[in-house]
Amino acid sequence: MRNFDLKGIKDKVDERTIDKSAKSAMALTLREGIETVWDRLEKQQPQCGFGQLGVCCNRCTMGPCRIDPFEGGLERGVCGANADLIVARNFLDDLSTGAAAHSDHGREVVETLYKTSTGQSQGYRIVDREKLNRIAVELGVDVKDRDQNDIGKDVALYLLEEFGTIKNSIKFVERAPDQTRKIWKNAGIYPRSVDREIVEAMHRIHMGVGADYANILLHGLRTSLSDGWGGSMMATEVSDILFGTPEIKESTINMGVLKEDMVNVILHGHNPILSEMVVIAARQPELLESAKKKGAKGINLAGMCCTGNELLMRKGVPVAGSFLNQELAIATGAVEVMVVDYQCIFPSIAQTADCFHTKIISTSEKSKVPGAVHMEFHPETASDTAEKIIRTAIENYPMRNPDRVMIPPKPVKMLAGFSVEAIVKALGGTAKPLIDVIAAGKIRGAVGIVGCNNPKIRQDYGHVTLAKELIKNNILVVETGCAAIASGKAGLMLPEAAEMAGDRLKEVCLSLGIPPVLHMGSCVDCSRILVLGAELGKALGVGIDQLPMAGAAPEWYSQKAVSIASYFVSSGVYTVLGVPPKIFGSKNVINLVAKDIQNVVNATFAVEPDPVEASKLIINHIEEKRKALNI
Ligand code: SF4
Ligand code: MSK
Repeated sequence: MRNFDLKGIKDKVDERTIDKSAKSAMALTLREGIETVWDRLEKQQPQCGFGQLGVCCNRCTMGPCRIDPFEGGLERGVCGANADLIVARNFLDDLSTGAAAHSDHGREVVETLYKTSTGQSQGYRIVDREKLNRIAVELGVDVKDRDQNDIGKDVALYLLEEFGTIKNSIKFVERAPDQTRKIWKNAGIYPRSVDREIVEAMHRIHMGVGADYANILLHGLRTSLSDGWGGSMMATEVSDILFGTPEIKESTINMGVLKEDMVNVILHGHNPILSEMVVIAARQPELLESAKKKGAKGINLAGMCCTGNELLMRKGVPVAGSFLNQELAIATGAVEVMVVDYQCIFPSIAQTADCFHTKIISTSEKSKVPGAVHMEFHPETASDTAEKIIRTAIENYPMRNPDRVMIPPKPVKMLAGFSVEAIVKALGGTAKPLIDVIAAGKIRGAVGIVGCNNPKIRQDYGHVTLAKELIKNNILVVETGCAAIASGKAGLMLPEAAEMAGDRLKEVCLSLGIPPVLHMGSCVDCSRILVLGAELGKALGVGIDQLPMAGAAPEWYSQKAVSIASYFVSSGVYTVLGVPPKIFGSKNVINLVAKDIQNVVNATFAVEPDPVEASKLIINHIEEKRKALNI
């Protein structure tokens, strides 16, 4: 195994990331001209100013059109749309795409529950029966004296109907406090069904339909709620039923989790339904034996992005990194196979893999990747596919060039698995102790830091700086997605990290043995943050909007993050974005989302690229909320 000299390129590497484990691999890509996302961003400069402001429209063949934001410039597209409308339609387009991605993921998990309950799937079983029963009761499904598969089938059918329900209301929305739901009813944004809101969004942004920017954005709030309290929540809950509700567990994180003497398989994407089967396959004695015959000591699985988070939360599978680590992990030269399901996979990932022996295996019919080997996953044949994937990795191990292997020395330890259930358990069985410490001011409030990496921001800097500032000020941080991976890599998810917290938060963390930054899961698990907010609101007898809570997405890139931020705000949670959304071409849209929306959902968006300044905005907000609650 070789080490890499950073001489001459250290500044560039440091500019791109604070992830120490990523630096040598990045140096290698720079030295050898292996193109990465950062290089492509550089080549794209300068990026289109109209696009950045959100004022270009390519919606119909009378266009493309653009609005000139400067005095005397073009004010309307060919159809007559002005900047407000073009910006609002583009925003709703992004938001709906994100909501669709989450919800389609949710549907696949629910379909897998159906197939499992009806004996059509291979290798799955219902792992958390208690949760199945609890949700069945919540949905009004009869549980008395019934076989768990019958209950599972009825729960799955109930939830599948929710995607297009004609009841005009999504069941899990009832988990929100009454006060919050009243706000939604009054604003006309109570979500009616998952698919309906997304389809209607697409309809509204068609040329010649919605012409009122505010009305379009209002529907965006409703669509986002159908994601957060609908599609994403179903993804989380049913994944828990099938694979187990996360419990607090130890693991390790960063690119150092790859092993020099083992067959390395990276599981990348978002949906756990295949990767859970790969975890089972990798433990088969016969496959371990085959790996040994090829000269490896065993089979090492490592997660990436949110598939990684799902496996970390439930199985403690180590995580190699986040969105911006995907090409760099390949550049360690030690990855036999990278299995991808969908979302956040670079379309050029197979070209990166071509520079090494790594095979990319695509698995979803929806997400085929040029240059990848396609092994299509279906629940009916899941175990067979998972086994085939592991065999392919084993076969590929001898193709590794040991001279090109460069694994960073040591991964960081972390705690994960903080589902709402695990948090409540750690508190002794109820959320009351958390309310008490918040009321007593030991914890000033809670902030959900979520979302991606973005090569426009030094990798992990936004997440880690913001989290450190908040805990220093006695604010508990809960995280999902790549934000959580960033904090894990930075050592903030260890109980010892309490030393970095303010005295009062430190005392709470030490007494419970928990870190000041809690890993709550993948992107769809932002729904766990909603459930936590709902529980706190109900316990205090207030709406979520009245809680000392906030959200932040310091390094977001994806359309899913637009949906997440929007359902946070719609649920009453003030949310600060570190990357400006593409709305700055319309003063009216900015006014609406940063100010006037307060009158609709009692929360707003803010944009602040500097994480230290963002922490000040959040701390002020939390203190104002405390004052209003008289605590
Ligand atoms: Fe141009 Fe209007 Fe068509 Fe957009 S919808 S491309 S603004 S004509
Ligand atoms: S993986 S959506 S980069 S958080 Fe969920 Fe990370 Fe964002 Fe993808």
